[in-house]
Amino acid sequence: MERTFIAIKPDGVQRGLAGEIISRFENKGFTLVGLKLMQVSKELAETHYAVHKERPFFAGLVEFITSGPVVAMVLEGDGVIAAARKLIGATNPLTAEPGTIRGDFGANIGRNIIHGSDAPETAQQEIALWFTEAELASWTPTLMPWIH
Ligand code: FUP
Repeated sequence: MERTFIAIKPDGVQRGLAGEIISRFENKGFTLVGLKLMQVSKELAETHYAVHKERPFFAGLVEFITSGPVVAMVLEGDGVIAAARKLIGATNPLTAEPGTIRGDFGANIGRNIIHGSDAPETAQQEIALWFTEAELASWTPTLMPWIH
């Protein structure tokens, strides 16, 4: 079963959107297998965004993601990586479609509410970076077998 890494960024947490955002993934039918609120270290932020190291927005991005608590989660389900990206919407909230999380709640590319892994390789890397194996639960939501 496919897994993806999702993080509600400090702006999403401070605006009280964590519950709403988690609900969207639950309502869609994906299964939470990891969930924690945490303060992100500079080292974790730099590793997570290493691909953007040379970009002009890198320092600001690291500063932002470490500026307050983040809700980190792992979701499981068929096709969850691409489907979560669709629920999240385009990187720039100003052009993200209404109905998506960024389209509904964001107004600034540097404060775009949420992160979601973009491919199977990055999902695997990010889950291993943010969670230990012991923090992840393997379970099947037996009350809703029709979803899967
Ligand atoms: P996404 O995969 O949609 O989160 O977007 P990217 O990996 O391209 O960018 C990661 C983060 O860098 C974004 F969430 C916001 C930030 N960013 C900027 O601040 N300015 C830019 O021009 C591009 C990205």
